[in-house]
Amino acid sequence: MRFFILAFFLLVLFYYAAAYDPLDPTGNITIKWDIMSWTPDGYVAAVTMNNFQMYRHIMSPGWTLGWTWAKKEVIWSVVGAQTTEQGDCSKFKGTIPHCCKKTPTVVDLLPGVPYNQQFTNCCKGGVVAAWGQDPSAAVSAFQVSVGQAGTSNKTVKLPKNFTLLGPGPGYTCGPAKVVPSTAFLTPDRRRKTQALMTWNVTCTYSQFLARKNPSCCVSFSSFYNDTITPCPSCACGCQNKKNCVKSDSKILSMVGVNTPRKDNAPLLQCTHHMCPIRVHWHVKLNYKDYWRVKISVTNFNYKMNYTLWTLVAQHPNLNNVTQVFSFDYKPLVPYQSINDTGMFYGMKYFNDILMEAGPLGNVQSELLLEKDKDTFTFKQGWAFPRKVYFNGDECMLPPPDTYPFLPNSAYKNLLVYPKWILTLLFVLIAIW
Ligand SMILES: *[C@@H]1O[C@H](CO)[C@@H](O)[C@H](O)[C@H]1NC(C)=O
Ligand SMILES: *[C@@H]1O[C@H](CO)[C@@H](O)[C@H](O)[C@H]1NC(C)=O
Ligand SMILES: *[C@@H]1O[C@H](CO)[C@@H](O)[C@H](O)[C@H]1NC(C)=O
Ligand SMILES: *[C@@H]1O[C@H](CO)[C@@H](O)[C@H](O)[C@H]1NC(C)=O
Ligand SMILES: *[C@@H]1O[C@H](CO)[C@@H](O)[C@H](O)[C@H]1NC(C)=O
Ligand SMILES: *[C@@H]1O[C@H](CO)[C@@H](O)[C@H](O)[C@H]1NC(C)=O
Ligand SMILES: *[C@@H]1O[C@H](CO)[C@@H](O)[C@H](O)[C@H]1NC(C)=O
Ligand SMILES: CC(=O)N[C@H]1CO[C@H](CO)[C@@H](O)[C@@H]1O
Repeated sequence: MRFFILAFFLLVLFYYAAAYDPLDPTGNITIKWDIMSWTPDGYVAAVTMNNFQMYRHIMSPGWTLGWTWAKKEVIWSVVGAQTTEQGDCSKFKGTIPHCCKKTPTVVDLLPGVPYNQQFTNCCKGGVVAAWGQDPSAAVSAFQVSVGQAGTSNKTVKLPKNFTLLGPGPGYTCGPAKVVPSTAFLTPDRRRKTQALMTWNVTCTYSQFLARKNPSCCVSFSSFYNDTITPCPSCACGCQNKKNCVKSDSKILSMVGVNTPRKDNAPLLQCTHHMCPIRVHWHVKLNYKDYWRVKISVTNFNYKMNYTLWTLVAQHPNLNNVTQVFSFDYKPLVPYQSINDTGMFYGMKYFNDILMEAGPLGNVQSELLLEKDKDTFTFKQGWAFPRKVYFNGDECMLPPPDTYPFLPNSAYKNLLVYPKWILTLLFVLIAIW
């Protein structure tokens, strides 16, 4: 028995370590190197990063990609990105390489670089959209010219030990693998060309590796009970409590208080949960065939605007969403058979930015759901979501016994039935 318990825990640990997300089981970031030409001492490659994660984007200040060269490779030049350090190029005379480090670190360029320094899908400050939100923006790319490398597909050595920060930790990358060469269409779409050689690297995300505490929490309320179930206390850890700011503090009128810090450290409003983000789910109205939920997302971080934010909820009635007001909505169907998860995101130019903490720091939506006659109930907290994610990180829910309960009067109706029917009912339930 003990063995099985141990095995179970190991399995759970393994799943976490392997970054398995049940709501997005195939979500990953794939980095593809296409060798476009061989040069006298190496090759020129287009490096493309595709974010195949449904609801997790790479937010500002963007990705950082690193790797370890297999031999003595150097980078002659990069187009559409740059390495953060040149390293020791003292062995070179004449033309000096862009980077001589054994483990180069590459970052995207900021928007607005001159046209001749750009590359397709580059220069977005390292911001990459989630696949489910905008597939056309879920890509980032640059070109790299490598020297002192192999000059044929027999002699080239694949880079090793890829690391991806996006922008914080959380991603683990597998080894580079040679895959069938990518085919390209010429701009007039009349001719097909192909890369001379292609390799892929797959990186997956684990919240467990990214941070010790959750980064968001959930609170509940309903029309049928005055109780507001708050976020759990210290849901996101209370280590920062000393530095938090009261919402009426004078500091907040100081110039530059919202300017992000270099290390991206938050400046949180003082709350009992100490989360940068709170999601509130309010069961608002009950109609005959429909019910209505209000969702609000509040930012408590004075140093962060969330652009391209996403919210994911899992609830059995999301298969019958009839209308979503003021957010975009997309059902996520991770498994063909279950349709209980959906993602919400802001409407472009309207509420796709969740502003810094303060009077504007929230976004709201309402959704109308058609009751599924077989399962619908307000009892036992059924009307509240099973899981909530903000920007791809799972939020902490309140403990189930604190959910707003349906007042007991609703159960009293049961008591008007003759005792024997009740008894039969209980027996039936017991057998079942
Ligand atoms: C990465 O994601 C793509 C798209 O969802 C999927 O086809 C592919 O199998 C995934 N790769 C891995 C290694 O999980
Ligand atoms: C390699 O990555 C590209 C996207 O970057 C993807 O379309 C392709 O399916 C991947 N190939 C394999 C064999 O995983
Ligand atoms: C290497 O290139 C040759 C032709 O130049 C090709 O036949 C072979 O399949 C290539 N090998 C790989 C691993 O791409
Ligand atoms: C892989 O890279 C990381 C960070 O750059 C480094 O700490 C680690 O030692 C490297 N591992 C190997 C085997 O090179
Ligand atoms: C958020 O965006 C607004 C408007 O673009 C800007 O004034 C403010 O400084 C930004 N705040 C942060 C923390 O970046
Ligand atoms: C899932 O539910 C949504 C309604 O929220 C519906 O539009 C969609 O067609 C459903 N998808 C599947 C595969 O059942
Ligand atoms: C409202 O819900 C709380 C649990 O969160 C419960 O203790 C309370 O009795 C409920 N109120 C009524 C009127 O049923
Ligand atoms: C009332 C209603 O429309 N129920 C539908 C909810 O969604 C499931 C599957 O998506 C349908 O089978 C139900 O008919």
